[in-house]
Amino acid sequence: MRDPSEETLRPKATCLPADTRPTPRIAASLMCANLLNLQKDIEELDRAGADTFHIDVMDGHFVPNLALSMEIVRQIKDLTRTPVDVHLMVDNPELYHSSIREMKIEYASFHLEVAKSPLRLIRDIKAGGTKAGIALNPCTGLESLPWLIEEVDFVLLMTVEPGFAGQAFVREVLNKISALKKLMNTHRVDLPIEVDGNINLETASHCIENGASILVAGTSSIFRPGKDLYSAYREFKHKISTLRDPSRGHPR
Ligand code: S6P
Ligand code: MG
Repeated sequence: MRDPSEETLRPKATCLPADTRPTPRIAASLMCANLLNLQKDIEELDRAGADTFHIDVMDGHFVPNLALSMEIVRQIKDLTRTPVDVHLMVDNPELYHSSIREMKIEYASFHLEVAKSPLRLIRDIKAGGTKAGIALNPCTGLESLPWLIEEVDFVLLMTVEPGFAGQAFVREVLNKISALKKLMNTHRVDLPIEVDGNINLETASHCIENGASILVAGTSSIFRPGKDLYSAYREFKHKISTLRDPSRGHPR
């Protein structure tokens, strides 16, 4: 049974008016960087004041691709003090929590579709001080969330099928963002919702209106051929910070 004293300690979910919400956090997706010169791109993003580095760790099984690895995460951690957000797109996420702990990763998410004991894994990740997230593919529903929502630190909703950059946005996920927000209100928690896949100014504004607060920035926003990364990041961050809810008559 829940300790009733916890009720008063747990922060209540708040629905801030759109123009007083904090600016969404940008998570620059390093699989979209120039992998032959990753250090240069990381330094440029650091200079631009990047909020977070999103690092897709793949195993070639959960998704038919291989992007970055935990060994690259280790080297990135030695290079930068910007917080790192590891997105595990692997069949056996249980194998990774000790490296996550050892490297003092700030944020790590794993996919609910493959987690055998998600509660245990959330606790193992959190035991090392990392914020633990669960990631859901576009076609995965929220049915299991009531059992996890009071343990997990954030939720990552894929807005494309996982595995590749440059895909089309799955609009139906917008309804899932608002359903998740409602579920959080019911549980009196207010967790960050991260959205990942084809996030540009237009899709970002819809995600934010529905309750997302972390935006994975890939080829649809900051990693554009012919545009320098420093300016692309600064411009995207600035435009995101000036987005407003259209119903309140503010500029978008
Ligand atoms: C791939 C991965 C993502 C991509 C991001 C790319 O599934 O999880 O983090 O890096 O989706 O963004 P974009 O803008 O190319 O779709
Ligand atoms: Mg990702």
